[in-house]
Amino acid sequence: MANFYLRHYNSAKNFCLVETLTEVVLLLAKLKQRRYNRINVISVHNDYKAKECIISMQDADNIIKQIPVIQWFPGHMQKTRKLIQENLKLVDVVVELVDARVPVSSRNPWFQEILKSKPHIIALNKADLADSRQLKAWIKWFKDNGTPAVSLNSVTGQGIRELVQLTANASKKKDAMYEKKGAFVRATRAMILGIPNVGKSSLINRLAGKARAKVENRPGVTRDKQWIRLRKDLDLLDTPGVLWPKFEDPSVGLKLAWIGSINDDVYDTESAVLILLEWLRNNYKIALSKRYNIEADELDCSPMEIFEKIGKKRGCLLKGGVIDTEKTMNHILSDFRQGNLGGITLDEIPEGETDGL
Ligand SMILES: Nc1nc2c(ncn2[C@@H]2O[C@H](COP(=O)(O)OP(=O)(O)OP(=O)(O)O)[C@@H](O)[C@H]2O)c(=O)[nH]1
Ligand SMILES: [Mg+2]
Repeated sequence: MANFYLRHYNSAKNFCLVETLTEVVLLLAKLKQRRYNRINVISVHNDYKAKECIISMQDADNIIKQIPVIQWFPGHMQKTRKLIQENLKLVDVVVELVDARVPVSSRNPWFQEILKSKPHIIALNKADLADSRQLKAWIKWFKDNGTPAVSLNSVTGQGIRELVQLTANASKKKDAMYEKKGAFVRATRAMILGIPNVGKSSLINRLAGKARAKVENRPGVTRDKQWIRLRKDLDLLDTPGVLWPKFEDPSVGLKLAWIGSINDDVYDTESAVLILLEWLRNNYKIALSKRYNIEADELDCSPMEIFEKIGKKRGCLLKGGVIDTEKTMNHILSDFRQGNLGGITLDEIPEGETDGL
């Protein structure tokens, strides 16, 4: 994997610094969408000497092609879409569960298409795994954009009371309608939606106070819908995780692979882990250095070298002292997924949407 350290100047007023390969790809994909025919870039190579260059759209395509294409939309997700659509009319409110480390990349754009006028709450689950400062900023961002949002930990139950309160608020309109008719106010029906492995079943179990739904740390565990009566005034519908047929932005596929929402068998795990290491080095260098007991300066090398250093430190070696790639890879992935590097947020809050960069 090539090393890209680019600075991009889109126009005199719009300056954007991009350092990681993921960011470069993100940027190039956005520029392509806007049909720019060339991009002025200052590229800063390993020696940190700035060098100006121009990238043609063909070059941009070639760079984008270097990112492993990750896509996962098996048949059962197509069925889940049908199931969700059929049940949507029965529910009063939708709780969309996202992963707090990727509050935007873990949002299925299809949900926004079908939900439209349905009362809708965003729950940022796995809050314990996210960067706490960024998590606060994300909650504010959702609220500022008009969507009730709450941070959650479905394992400990932190945030659940607030979520139940938001659900009650969102169903007030329905309750008022029943009251106006003089009818018995029926229980609120809430549907939990989310991509695979974000913790939908865990949340339901936590809300129910016991294990009612099957939970495992791999995507695609829930395969059918399941109504669960929580209290006399709240019914919940657990649904299987669903992705969408094409990630327009290739970095979304990567991030979802890193957090474990994509079946590990369908993508090249080794390249995904190398890009993750590069991203961590550029964004959470101290955390990486502490976790693996490697001096921060020693992380200023290629992702492959970082990978080998970690393998050695962790004793992931085969006969003759060769690095055990499989073991090292799994070690890094599970450390990241379990939060052993500390709170990490992968998505950045969009700044100045109108300029878009
Ligand atoms: N650290 C942490 N782990 C969580 C949290 N919520 C769920 N998990 C873990 O995430 C994994 C997936 O949880 P599930 O509840 O099965 O996720 P799901 O969304 O139902 O997954 P599918 O049914 O596959 O779509 C399990 O290992 C849970 O223990 C949380 O708030 N924090
Ligand atoms: Mg589930």
